[in-house]
Amino acid sequence: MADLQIGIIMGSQSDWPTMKAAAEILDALDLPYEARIVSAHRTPDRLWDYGRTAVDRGLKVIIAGAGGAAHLPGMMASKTRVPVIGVPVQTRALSGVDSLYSILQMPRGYPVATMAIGAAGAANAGLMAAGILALADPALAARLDRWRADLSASIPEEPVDD
Ligand code: RP5
Repeated sequence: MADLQIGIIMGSQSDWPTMKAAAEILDALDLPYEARIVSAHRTPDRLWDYGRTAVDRGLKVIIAGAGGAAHLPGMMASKTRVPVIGVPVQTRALSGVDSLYSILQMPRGYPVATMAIGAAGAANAGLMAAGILALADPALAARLDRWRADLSASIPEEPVDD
């Protein structure tokens, strides 16, 4: 199996049901990853250490999911040049719009590639990470092309009644 190049981080255990959608995509593409709880507010030292060591540990992409005052992706982007893909987790109070705006509105200089709210966004984060790594990995590129073709082929031409 390939080297570990992808980190999935999230602000809370409660984010995992959403962020699992990213992990499932990476599993399907045979891409190794680590999954960690790293909270911007509850474990700031863990966040700092993760960002400080990311390059030396060989990480090439970080997928960061958080909800509400979702500072994790942006703070991670401020600490490491490893590309950060942000996933806004859906919240009960504001349906994830709070998470989306918190992650999306980064100041110039520290980008976060922000996905859609919720599990679709997490799955797309996995695909985005795979697409980035596939630029330098022909075998992965072939697996990703196959995954995309399979999805396309699974879409029926005509709708049916439920
Ligand atoms: C954020 O607060 C987390 O990313 C999570 O989405 C939200 C709620 O966390 P819990 O109170 O469920 O641990 O930091």
